[in-house]
Amino acid sequence: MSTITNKTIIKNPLETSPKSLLSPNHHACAGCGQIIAARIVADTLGPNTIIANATGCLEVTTTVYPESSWGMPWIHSLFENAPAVASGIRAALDYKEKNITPLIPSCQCGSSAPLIPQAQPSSSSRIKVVAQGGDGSTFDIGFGLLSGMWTRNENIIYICYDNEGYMNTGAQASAATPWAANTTTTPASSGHKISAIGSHLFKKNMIALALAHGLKYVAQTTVSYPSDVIAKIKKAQTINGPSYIQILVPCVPGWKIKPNQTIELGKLAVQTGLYPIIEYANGVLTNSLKINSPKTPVEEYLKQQGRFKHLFKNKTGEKQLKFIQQIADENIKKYNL
Ligand SMILES: Cc1ncc(C[n+]2csc(CCOP(=O)(O)OP(=O)(O)O)c2C)c(N)n1
Ligand code: SF4
Ligand SMILES: [Mg+2]
Repeated sequence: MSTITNKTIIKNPLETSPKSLLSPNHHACAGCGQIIAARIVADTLGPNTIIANATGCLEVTTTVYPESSWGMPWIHSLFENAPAVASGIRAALDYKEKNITPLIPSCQCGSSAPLIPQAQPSSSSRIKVVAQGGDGSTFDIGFGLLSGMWTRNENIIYICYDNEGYMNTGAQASAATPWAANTTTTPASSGHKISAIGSHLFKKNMIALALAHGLKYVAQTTVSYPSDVIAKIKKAQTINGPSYIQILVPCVPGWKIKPNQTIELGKLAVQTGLYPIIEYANGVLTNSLKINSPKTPVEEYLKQQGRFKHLFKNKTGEKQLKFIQQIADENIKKYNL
């Protein structure tokens, strides 16, 4: 429907933009990095895809009963078992392709004629199976089943939307939460103890863990580089085997930012070296996005986020900022950014 105001016709954007496979009638926060990334991912994957989605903000905000924003086959079961559900779907499709070819009568003489299976082009092999979830389901609670899926070398794309915490339940720390971030389970105060700095656990290196499983394709990117997200999804679609793509997706309440900061922060995460854009094929680093010179200091990224504001208040924070700069510098060296 279009609205007429003062003789100017304002077109409904839904009428003019091409239809997306993840429609905008979801309940995600304005500026949610995850929903922007998921939409890019869905539209790149296309309708010939079946998605198994873990519990988390993406699932909760897109499937408020009795509605769904998904215009493609999509299933949710539990927080921890999206990889196992995807494995079952893959197995069913593979079985169907191998064993259930259409039965055509061998002659036209009557119903008693033996039926001979006749090879027909199957659509099953063209259907891509995708499992996806947040960092909580990927790094922590679903990791056992993810590891099993990878160990079985199944032809499934796994996508992790990394917002660095359990955001759907109020921003608790996950194994993806970065050093010194203030979360509800790693609270920061202005004290001087180690516990006062926010999280004092290192972010789990999921890329290394994916590589340790021998995955054919492993990549990391951020929602702020949409053409890179598209390229990586397209690449994963060409792989006959398991692949892992991790996308940094800023979260408005969890990072204590404004909705219009999402894209800028995803870029700064890359440009500081804290969240490099990298790609591995058959275990070898084949691509990384070079950062601009001179490098952006980590303060530029951290100071814009409420979850790090305690680091800008005293000497303890100053020390932590230096330490975080070291983490970024190590990445810049390691990946030759
Ligand atoms: C077994 C189980 N434990 C805990 C929960 C509660 N829970 C639902 S969503 C969620 C947070 C999900 O975090 P993440 O996977 O990072 O996704 P996000 O919401 O951040 O996108 C939690 C803890 C649950 N649904 N099931
Ligand atoms: S809480 Fe964060 S991840 Fe969840 S919908 Fe809002 S912005 Fe997105
Ligand atoms: Mg999360």
